[in-house]
Amino acid sequence: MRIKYGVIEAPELLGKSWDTPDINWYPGHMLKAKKALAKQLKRVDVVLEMRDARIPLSSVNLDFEEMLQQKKRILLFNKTGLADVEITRKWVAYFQKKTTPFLFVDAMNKRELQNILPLSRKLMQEKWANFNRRGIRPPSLKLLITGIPNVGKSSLINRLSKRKAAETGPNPGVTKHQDWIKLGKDVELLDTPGILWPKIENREAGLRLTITGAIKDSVVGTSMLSDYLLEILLQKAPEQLLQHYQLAREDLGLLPGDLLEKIAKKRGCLKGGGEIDHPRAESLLLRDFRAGRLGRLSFDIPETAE
Ligand SMILES: Nc1nc2c(ncn2[C@@H]2O[C@H](COP(=O)(O)OP(=O)(O)OP(=O)(O)O)[C@@H](O)[C@H]2O)c(=O)[nH]1
Ligand SMILES: [Mg+2]
Repeated sequence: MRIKYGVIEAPELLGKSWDTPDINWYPGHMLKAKKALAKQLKRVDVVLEMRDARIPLSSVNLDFEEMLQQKKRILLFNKTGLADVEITRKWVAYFQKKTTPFLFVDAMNKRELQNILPLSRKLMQEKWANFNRRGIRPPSLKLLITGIPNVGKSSLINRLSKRKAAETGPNPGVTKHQDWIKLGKDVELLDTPGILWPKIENREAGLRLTITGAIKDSVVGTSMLSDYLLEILLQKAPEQLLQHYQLAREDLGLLPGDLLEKIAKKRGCLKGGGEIDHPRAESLLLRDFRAGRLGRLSFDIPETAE
């Protein structure tokens, strides 16, 4: 089955089918935020649609495709510094074949951020040339940033405005309301709350969205998340795992649950009586991964999308 992604089209994400319950997170503020976004759309020139560079397809909000179809938009794939370099190169080639302009950025290490405003202005050139011809000074450039929760929208705004204009944080759902932020004298950027969609059909996509931080951990549970992550790390980045937790090579043959116990012992995640403190070990693993301490990892792979 092929899923229509509007600007892109890809087959259903492949992957082991995990025996998970439905993974959905659509609290009331997201529906409100979607309606508020629809209202603002006609007032903005360019939509910056932010996705996660580690999951360029799983982070597409299909719910928005129709709404955004008529708008000029730029796809921003953020957190590129956490994504696998080779796989990112393949994604760049993949998106180069499509028509929507895009940039692989990183709000933390400022990768490609200097190109966002010039690219936005370029999209407005024709319209502004019309204004100039009629002797009217073009109005200020109005941008809107949208995307899944926790992908780095507010962080990007802070980078572009060179001040702490928007609140940011490690958990999804920090921005609760829209907020116009001025960038210099002729650009305004609307920060919006992260939005998911009512039903995430593909469970693998749900896991990928959770492991990369868009869905709060409690929806899936840290136990399943750590099993999922360890299985992928064992396959794709075992050396990093060995090194970071000072494991023995034969530990790589363990099942994820047993491996977590090794890690827990190494890191002293134990309860008073000396038994393993599973939740603490799971949280430690997730924190290490999300901080990039277990290496760069991409979850969506372009071969599966071709
Ligand atoms: N490594 C890395 N971390 C980032 C990057 N951008 C943002 N972050 C981190 O990701 C977390 C979420 O950032 P926010 O800017 O609050 O994300 P948001 O999209 O505004 O989130 P919501 O308001 O919840 O929708 C924070 O802990 C940031 O420090 C990036 O490019 N690379
Ligand atoms: Mg935010």
